[in-house]
Amino acid sequence: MTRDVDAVVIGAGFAGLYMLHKLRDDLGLTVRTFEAGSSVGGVWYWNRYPGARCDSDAFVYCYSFDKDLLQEWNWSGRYPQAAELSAYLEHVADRYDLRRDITFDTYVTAAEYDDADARWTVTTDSGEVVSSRYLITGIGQLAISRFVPDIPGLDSFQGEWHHTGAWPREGVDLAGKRVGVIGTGSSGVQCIPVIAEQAEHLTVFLRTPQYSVPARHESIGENYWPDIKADYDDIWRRAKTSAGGFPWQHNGKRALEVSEEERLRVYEELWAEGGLKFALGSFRDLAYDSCANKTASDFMRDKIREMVDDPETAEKLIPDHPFMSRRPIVDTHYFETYNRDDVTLVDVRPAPIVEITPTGVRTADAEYPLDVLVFATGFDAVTGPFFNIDIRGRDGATLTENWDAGPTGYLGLQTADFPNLFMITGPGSTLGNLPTTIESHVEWIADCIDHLRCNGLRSIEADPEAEKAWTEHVADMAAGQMIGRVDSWLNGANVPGKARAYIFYFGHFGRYRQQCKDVAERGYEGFILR
Ligand code: N01
Repeated sequence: MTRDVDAVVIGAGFAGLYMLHKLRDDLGLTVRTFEAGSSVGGVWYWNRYPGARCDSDAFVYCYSFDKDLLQEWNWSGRYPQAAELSAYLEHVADRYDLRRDITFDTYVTAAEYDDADARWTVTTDSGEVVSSRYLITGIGQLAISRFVPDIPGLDSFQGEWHHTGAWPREGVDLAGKRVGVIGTGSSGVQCIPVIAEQAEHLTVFLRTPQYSVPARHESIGENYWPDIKADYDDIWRRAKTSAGGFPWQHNGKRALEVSEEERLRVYEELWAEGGLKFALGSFRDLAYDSCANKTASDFMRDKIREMVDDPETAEKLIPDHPFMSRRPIVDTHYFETYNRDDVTLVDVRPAPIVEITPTGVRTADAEYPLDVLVFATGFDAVTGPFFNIDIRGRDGATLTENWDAGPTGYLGLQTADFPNLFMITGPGSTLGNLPTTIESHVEWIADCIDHLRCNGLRSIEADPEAEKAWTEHVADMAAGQMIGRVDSWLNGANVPGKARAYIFYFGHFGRYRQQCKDVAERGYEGFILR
């Protein structure tokens, strides 16, 4: 039996929960939400690896729409762990009685648009079929599409192996075990120090060294939360007009317009403060001027040399790409971990991993015996979660075909040929502090649906010309910045055979948010309404 609803929302993380609340409780629509996990949480439901925390400060890594909740909720520290973030989202689900419209343990397998009646037919892996006017994806950019590199021999491995993005919720007992970690992105950098504490011996297989700023999780004083709670209105005003969704801006200066002494003072202060502010609250030109950037990159390289006792190990850990050419990372004692006697760093650039054997990992020049192997090897970002669902738009158009040269989206919200499909943080939207971007998108989508209904309109979709222009703008924006100089998951380079394209808009979040609002106010300019 096909059930009819106004809207189907896929996913019950930060995005899906707020979308469900807005559509059902503010607009009065009937909504079904499907979630692959057994509870709410999204990325924080799945990413339970040791050391998993957010790396945005918690006071803005949350919803801003509920002012009472902002005052009532007490985070345990500056960057809560995954379980605490899940608990927050569970509380939100209960507070708004959202669970009654969420079907858990259910994966949406297909969605097909019928132009004749402007409705989506959504099918799940439990065989349920639902018809809806609107289809909204809150599937995240990463969560469900873990990337495990195709290294020969993995099937033969007699120990346990896990991907950080699908860590068993009951945990993994690493005591007395020889553990190997492949990957030193955000996930690897977070889990390596914690696994080193738990395991008998840790071997890290490093291919690309990374910059990382200390989180300073422990650095907050007793007035920290009262001060934040008293200042919340202004914090959100600043965050929503900022470059990255955080309540701070760059300092207004170019790195080379100040003396070396002044520059070092700025870097030292931000380093001591910790967190992503080092990237976004520093000099204004680090992201796009290579001479300016070199001053920050060199500062961080020297910090690695200070933190790592063995000079040879330190040199292996020093990146040769510019800071901010990859997604910045925040850590707790990552570099210091390599000072431990029970941690071995294996640089796989001169001697790559050749195979996984029944008892460990073999590189071109040695074999490393292991009991547990951890893949911190990232995700098939953005396209992975979408391509896992057979989504068919008008006249059978598929995302796989439309996105064969890379994913596209007009303002990251919609894509041509897929009417009434709304993407929360789809391709072409900003990265930055994601809950802030998510809230903006959810509110824009809810307003848009309200507009359609109040004006008797059946559908909305991106105008192909507007989408093309936006996609070119996204590419130009990346090309003009450090981020455009280096391959990573941000341009699809981490997955063999994947089309290269920048999946995020590296422009200013506040101005992007305003642009989305302006477009709506001008009658949804760049969209086709029918
Ligand atoms: O994944 P990654 P991630 N042999 O793709 C290596 C978000 N996030 O899960 O760089 C050897 O960054 C690969 O090496 P290389 C955040 O947005 C947020 O760490 O390709 N190594 C790299 O070192 C982040 O940016 C948080 O040379 C191999 C690593 O695996 C995004 O998720 C926490 C290999 C993959 O790094 C992704 O981060 C965690 C191979 N065959 C994640 N294949 C927080 O908010 C891959 N690698 C805190």
